[in-house]
Amino acid sequence: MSTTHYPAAPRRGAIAIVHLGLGAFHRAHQAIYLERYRQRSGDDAWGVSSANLRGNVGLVDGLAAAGHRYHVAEYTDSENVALREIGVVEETLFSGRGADGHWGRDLEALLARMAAPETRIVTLTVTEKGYFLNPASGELLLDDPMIAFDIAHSAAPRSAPGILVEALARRRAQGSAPFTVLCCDNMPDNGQRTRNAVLQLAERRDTGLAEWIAAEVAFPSSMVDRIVPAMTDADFARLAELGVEDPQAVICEAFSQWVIEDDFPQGRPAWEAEGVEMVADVAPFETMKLRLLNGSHSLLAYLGALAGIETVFEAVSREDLRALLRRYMLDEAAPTLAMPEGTDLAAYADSLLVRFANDSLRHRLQQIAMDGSQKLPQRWLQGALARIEAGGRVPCTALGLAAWIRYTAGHDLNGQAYPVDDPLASRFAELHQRHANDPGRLVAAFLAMDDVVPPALAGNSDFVLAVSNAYRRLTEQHLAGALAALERS
Ligand code: NAI
Ligand code: CS2
Repeated sequence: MSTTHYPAAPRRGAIAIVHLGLGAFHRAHQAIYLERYRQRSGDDAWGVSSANLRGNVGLVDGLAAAGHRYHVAEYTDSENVALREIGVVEETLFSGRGADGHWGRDLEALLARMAAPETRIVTLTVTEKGYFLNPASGELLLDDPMIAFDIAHSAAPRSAPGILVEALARRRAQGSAPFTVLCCDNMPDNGQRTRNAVLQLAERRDTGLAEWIAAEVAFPSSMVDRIVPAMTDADFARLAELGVEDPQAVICEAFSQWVIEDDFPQGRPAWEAEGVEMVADVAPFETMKLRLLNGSHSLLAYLGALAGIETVFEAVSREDLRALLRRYMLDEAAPTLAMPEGTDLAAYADSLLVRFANDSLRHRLQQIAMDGSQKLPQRWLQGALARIEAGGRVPCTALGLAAWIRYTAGHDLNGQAYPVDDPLASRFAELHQRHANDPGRLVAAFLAMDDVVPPALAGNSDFVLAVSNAYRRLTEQHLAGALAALERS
């Protein structure tokens, strides 16, 4: 094992960035760019206050107890790892629901930090569902209990959009310039979608505030890419063998990419020297990554989970699944992309298969499978509709959608049960119960969910037939049979 150590910068810095969503990806992606920037430039002005609005408070308090230092192990492969100590997170806060049932332990501290003029950027990784947007239309879910609460209690918000609105309201009231809002979640046009959520919520509070936000606040989009699996006990054991006993540690691949629209009126770190790509329009990069990488991930997740396969590495070890990914990426996704001249999508697709085959990451398919209702519109469905409207066929996507529908039943093809982790899970359970003996009606009912499936796609009879036939083959012939049938199509 070759291990390279990178200790954290010795000094502490001023806080100019607030992050919402203190998860694994934030710790292994944005925070590393900022740590490397601080160490290279000596610029101490861009420290981070990072908050969790959900989940347990353990990570927040664990980091505080550890002096806000943690480790990231970047694995090139199972024999080569870079071990980084990160110190750029200066503060951790929790505004979620505590074990005692009370919300907002550190909410006031979080809002004060965001309202402080020294805070110039707010970044987010709160998962696709954390914006409370209709996955298909991008409209704010005004009837969601969390959003309804924030409309009624605007000064004590619980959602990410609510917290952004209240913090911006305080900035406006005190006469301060706003901060820039930088979304780092896997959504298309993620800056605009975040802006939509914030404006729709602000309008229900004060049209003057909404107009001010619309005129004054920048919401640049970004494409983020680094495979950062949720930690397992085996991962912590591996780190212990390297001498790292750190409950807040994270493991990830060596690859990392960040492409950001350069729109920061209040200033930003000079990220470029750390390899961050600052561009005028991130959309082509974002769409390419979401449809090729994330679309392939979701194919593996649902088809693999139904066959009882546990990790990405195990799934891509199967030639039939690798062949499916290549066909999906090159025949169905790539033709829908408008990339800059000279972009080699075949090489990009091959590079993804190499990354997926990283034998040092235990990236669980069940983690990727979660929140499918929030992910599949941008990963498969918008691209499938574009491909069909251009006269193409999408048999791989149809098989993937059939696998997702079957996955939401909550047990695999061998009868092994698992929890379905999705904001719409109760709706799925009801549909499976109602159409338990009629697969055709079940598929039609899922395709009729217009908050997930674009109606124009659900109305395409060839696509509906392809999904129904794929569903039947999966349930009758299992994974190998369904893939073999696809191969012949
Ligand atoms: P994680 O499970 O470690 O963290 C999830 C974070 O989202 C936690 O901070 C949690 O408190 C927060 N959260 C969940 N639901 C929320 C809600 N309704 N409101 C507010 N906060 C909420 O997951 P991880 O790995 O950090 O991924 C988070 C997001 O980062 C992903 O959903 C994706 O958008 C993005 N991302 C993740 C990558 C990865 O490989 N893990 C790579 C690229 C992007
Ligand atoms: C994965 C992503 O969990 C998932 O949905 O597809 O988190 C994936 O690991 C990242 O987007 C890679 O950049």
